[in-house]
Amino acid sequence: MKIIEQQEGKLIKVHLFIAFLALAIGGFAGLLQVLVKTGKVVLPFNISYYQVLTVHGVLLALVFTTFFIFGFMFAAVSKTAGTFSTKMLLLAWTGFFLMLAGTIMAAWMILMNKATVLYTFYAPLQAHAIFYIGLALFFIGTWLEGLAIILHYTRWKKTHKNMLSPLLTFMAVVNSTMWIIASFGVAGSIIFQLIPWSLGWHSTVNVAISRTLFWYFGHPLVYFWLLSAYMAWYVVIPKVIGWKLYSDSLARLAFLLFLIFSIPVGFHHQLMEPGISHNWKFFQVILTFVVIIPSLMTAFSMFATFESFARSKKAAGLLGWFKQLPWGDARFVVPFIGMLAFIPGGAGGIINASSQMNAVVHNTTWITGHFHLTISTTVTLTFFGVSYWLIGHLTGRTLTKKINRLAIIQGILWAIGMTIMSGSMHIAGLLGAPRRTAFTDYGGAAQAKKWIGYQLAQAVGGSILFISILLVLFIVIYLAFFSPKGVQEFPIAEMGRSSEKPLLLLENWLLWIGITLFVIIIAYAIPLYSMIQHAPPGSSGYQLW
Ligand code: HAS
Repeated sequence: MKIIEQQEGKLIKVHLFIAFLALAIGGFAGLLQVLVKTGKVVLPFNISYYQVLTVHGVLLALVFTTFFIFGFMFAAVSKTAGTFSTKMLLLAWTGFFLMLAGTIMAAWMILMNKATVLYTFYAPLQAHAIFYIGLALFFIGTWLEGLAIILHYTRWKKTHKNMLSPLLTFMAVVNSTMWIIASFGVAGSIIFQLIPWSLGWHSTVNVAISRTLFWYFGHPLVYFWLLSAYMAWYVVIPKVIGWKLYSDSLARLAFLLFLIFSIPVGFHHQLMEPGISHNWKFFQVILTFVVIIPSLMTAFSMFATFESFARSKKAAGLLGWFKQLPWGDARFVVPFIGMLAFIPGGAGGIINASSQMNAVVHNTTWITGHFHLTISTTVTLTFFGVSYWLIGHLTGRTLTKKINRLAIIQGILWAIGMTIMSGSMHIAGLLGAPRRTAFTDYGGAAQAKKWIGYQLAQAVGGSILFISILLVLFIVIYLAFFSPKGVQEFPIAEMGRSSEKPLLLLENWLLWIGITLFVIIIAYAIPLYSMIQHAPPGSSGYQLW
């Protein structure tokens, strides 16, 4: 099978390098955070809890994920749809340098304490204009990279008339399309609201609109992370266990449902906010329950893959399939722990989305617990599992037995650390512990007493997670530079059912993107209009500022 060409290999490697650098610094900031939250550790040089929280959130939620995902998508597309043309590579490299420049500008402002606005950079918290300009460059860079993937796919389609595209390429195209449509929202807010406001061209900002445009992007952002993990679950994991893809059409349909329903659901992050009619909130809550369906389809597909593989090995009984899975292979075990975490993580998401229950958990550490299960375990462990073969594939080095064992230990440590940390975040949240709040801002020691024990547990869990991150970094460096030379496979599963007919309708983009835009307009047009119409007091109405 084709090895990834050198030029693309370089592009993918620099993406992974930035991602793991962000993981190292962001992970260290996470350790500082859990320690400071116990009230027993004070940061030196007047560094605030909120500044460290901003470093942690921006580097891990935005930088680590986005660079890793584009690196992985370039690898997947190049492997399955062929080498990128020079023009497409140029486009992708331009995108990469814009993203890098934007990241450096934003990081510089955060380190100078001029952008302590957390990863959601909600107005009316205001950062230095350079931070917002950096973010704008970052998003423009991602559009160029996404465009390179989409154009490469269109070229493939031209030369393969009436053929269904390779599944991994199709998935990368859906994910890039979703990202581009969604990030127009937040980029619009940055360019038209936050930059002019931070430069002093306007003294006010329409907070409701800026938050709405952020969440128009913020929810598909979490699915951008998730779909990248699902690419590996659907296509890579079956091959790793020595089996086939359960159903090509089911996988494509699940991805298209994510494209349509990921975006018009942002209000479920704003259920407790004023300025949005409860009818529109209710409508988006319904759509949120619709977007759970493709995740249930994915769970079904994974169970079907595991079970049919195990039955082929003559496994019997209700749980016999479980024993047949390759428990000694880190490429399987590490992402599998991620899958397990998504069962409580997904259930927590359903609780969050259930309007009345959201009133109990909103802005408490329950939410922090939820996303440490979903993004920081389900998705992140899948990314680690992918790195354990992708880096070797790119550097021409193999995953040795010892490193494989260390990688499994890494995954288990993560599971232990996260169970303690996320578990105590969930419980403390139910006891009323507010999220994103420094120990000194709790409003009295008596208040904090209710959950301080859980905060200590979070410090224990967080420290175990940090040790696990150190292991990841060691393994990644070893695979990149020191592992024995050899060929490391890029695992891609074959179609499972030879009888399955390719459904060309699944690549009718006019139809799918058309439906996506239609649902977005229905969900957002009127509420946004009414936010502009009822602009905040002091403004003259009908405006963004
Ligand atoms: Fe969420 C808040 C609702 C999924 C991330 N979420 C957040 C925030 C983040 C985040 C970062 O409705 C905080 C944002 C902030 O800073 O304010 N979330 C949901 C719902 C889902 C969901 C309904 N979230 C995710 C995923 C994330 C993520 C995925 C990252 C990757 N979330 C919310 C809501 C809020 C929220 C509200 C706002 C709360 C507030 O008030 O602020 C659904 O997509 C979940 C569906 C998932 C499932 C699980 C399917 C299970 C599978 C595993 C199969 C296992 C196998 C192994 C095969 C139904 C696919 C089996 C083996 C065995 C042996 C059993």
